[in-house]
Amino acid sequence: MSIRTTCPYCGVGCGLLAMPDGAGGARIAGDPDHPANRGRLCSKGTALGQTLGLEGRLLSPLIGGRPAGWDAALDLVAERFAAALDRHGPDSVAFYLSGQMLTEDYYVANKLIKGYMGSANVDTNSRLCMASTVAGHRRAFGTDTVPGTYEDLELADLVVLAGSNLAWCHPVLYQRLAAARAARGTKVVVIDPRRTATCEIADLHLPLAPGSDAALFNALLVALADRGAVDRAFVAAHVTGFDAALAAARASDPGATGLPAAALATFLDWFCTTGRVVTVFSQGINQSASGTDKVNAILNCHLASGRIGRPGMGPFSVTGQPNAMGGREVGGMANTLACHLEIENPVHRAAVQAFWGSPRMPQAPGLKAVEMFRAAAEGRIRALWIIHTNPAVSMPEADAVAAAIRACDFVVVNDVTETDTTRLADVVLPATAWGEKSGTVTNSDRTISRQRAFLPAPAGVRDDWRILADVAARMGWGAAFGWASPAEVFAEHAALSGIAGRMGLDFDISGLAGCDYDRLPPPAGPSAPVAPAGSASASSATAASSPRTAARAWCP
Ligand SMILES: Nc1nc2c(c(=O)[nH]1)N[C@H]1C(S)=C(S)[C@@H](COP(=O)(O)OP(=O)(O)OC[C@H]3O[C@@H](n4cnc5c(=O)[nH]c(N)nc54)[C@H](O)[C@@H]3O)O[C@H]1N2
Ligand SMILES: Nc1nc2c(c(=O)[nH]1)N[C@H]1C(S)=C(S)[C@@H](COP(=O)(O)OP(=O)(O)OC[C@H]3O[C@@H](n4cnc5c(=O)[nH]c(N)nc54)[C@H](O)[C@@H]3O)O[C@H]1N2
Ligand code: SF4
Ligand SMILES: [Mo]
Repeated sequence: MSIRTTCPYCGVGCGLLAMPDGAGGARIAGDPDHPANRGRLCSKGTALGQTLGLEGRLLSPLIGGRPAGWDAALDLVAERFAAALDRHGPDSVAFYLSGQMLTEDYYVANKLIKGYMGSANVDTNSRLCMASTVAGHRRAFGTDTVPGTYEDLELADLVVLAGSNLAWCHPVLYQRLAAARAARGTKVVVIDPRRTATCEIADLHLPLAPGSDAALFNALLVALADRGAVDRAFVAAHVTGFDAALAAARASDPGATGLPAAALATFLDWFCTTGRVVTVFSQGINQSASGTDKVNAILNCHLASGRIGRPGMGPFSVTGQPNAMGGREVGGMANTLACHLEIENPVHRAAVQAFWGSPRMPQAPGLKAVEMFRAAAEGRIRALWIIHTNPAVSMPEADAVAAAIRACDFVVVNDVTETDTTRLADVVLPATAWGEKSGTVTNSDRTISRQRAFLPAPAGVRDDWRILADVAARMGWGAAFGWASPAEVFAEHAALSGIAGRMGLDFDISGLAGCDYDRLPPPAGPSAPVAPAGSASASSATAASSPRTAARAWCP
């Protein structure tokens, strides 16, 4: 028997078939029907079967490094968070989460800290990864929406890879692009200071000076304008601020890229004369002091040329983590509320609070990742909960972060193994791992897929969402956290998104709220939009809610 599930490693979100061997292991194959990979897998996905053993797993809660029972550990967590809230108020507690968490886990954490503890101090390791893109999308579109699908990479005539080492980091997308290139001669441009493995399929490699991407895309905007490649009708209908953007681009110095004139000219020519262009971008764009500006410089070129939201066209930020996009949809970040609703907006806040029936709600954004650990070091955060991430290693200035965790009065960590972070925690809670837990994840092109349990969970571990709900119950909020399964959590998340849809935002999956979680039948065949018919469309520059801008679900 094979069980359909999703790879937990990267934002491509490949569908898998897991075939348990009855002895605690499983054979893993690519799901031929999943729209992300159509049966393909990379070496990491293929090797998943070898990662399933219990070696090194945490199988009991730890208090002060010593094994303890669940009741004692959960009581202590509830008591210490309640004490911090009582004595020091909502700003004294914080959650640090992860783009690897399931959407259901994320939803429960966000509801608990924002709606019940009343704090917006919730941030995630996606801050280290996608924050520039989120800010760039919101600035350009008014919404954090990726206006494209994987298919667009195959339909394009030119694919620009900016700061993305697709061959190593999104291998199945790379395979899809390489196959399309072999079949139909897609031109590929790689923009990267280094000559990476991805350059193997590049028709042009632009080894620009690090950090100079905005100058490059500004030069492109100028070229589009000077060569009559601006889509005037699209700009008139959907874009504001075009003249100011062009003036700013003209003031920018293409010399900053350090590129040879001939290579630069070839790139500008190809982009200006090709209709179907997709620009894929990733950490070479995001992880930069000017990351948001780089993102906007790219989006500007697609908006100016009208190459967005149509087959084979568009800017395409690829997510790194398996559920970075699901986290953005839940809104489990310090500067968002839920479902792309805004924490600064009193109407949004009131609507979400009414939906949750919650006692309180933060009125302003909370501390972001770096600020959060600084506040912990300074004693302003008294109780900190870290889930599914290892900040003592992965945060910038990791030593200072480790010192902050040590300095904080009370730190609880959910993980599946011992890590540098669990070693610093007051309480460690052992979580179920991939293969043992169920939920949903959203990939780079916003397709929602199921992860399904195909192995029994070992004794002593619990799902992350359940651990959060157990603590909420101990803090007196059991009625609002009384779900019996992740299916019920998902249904609530989907229903909440209907509020966003009614307010004109484009994350609305309320059409899935009443569906059978184990089938989640898409309304119109695989990978179909999931908003109810007649709901509001995007308020963004990408206009109508097409399959390229609407959320999608794929669950056979
Ligand atoms: N095997 C493997 N795959 C992974 C991951 C993993 O850990 N291992 N992690 C996943 C995650 S979380 C993420 S975020 C993604 C990351 O995926 P990518 O973003 O594709 O990978 P990176 O190597 O972080 O960065 C991409 C490229 O940016 C280039 N670069 C550096 N500075 C600049 C610049 O100023 N401009 C431009 N244009 N380029 C620049 C670098 O040379 C590098 O080749 O990978 C995901 N996939
Ligand atoms: N120097 C440097 N730092 C970086 C980057 C870089 O390129 N260079 N990249 C940045 C980027 S893009 C990212 S995305 C971040 C990633 O940073 P992290 O998310 O901190 O990295 P991981 O090592 O993937 O940590 C995941 C943790 O989750 C645990 N885990 C696995 N499964 C489960 C589960 O089911 N439940 C729970 N509760 N825990 C589980 C794992 O044991 C592990 O400790 O790092 C950032 N930091
Ligand atoms: S490309 Fe990413 S999601 Fe697909 S199999 Fe490889 S690691 Fe897993
Ligand atoms: Mo990442």
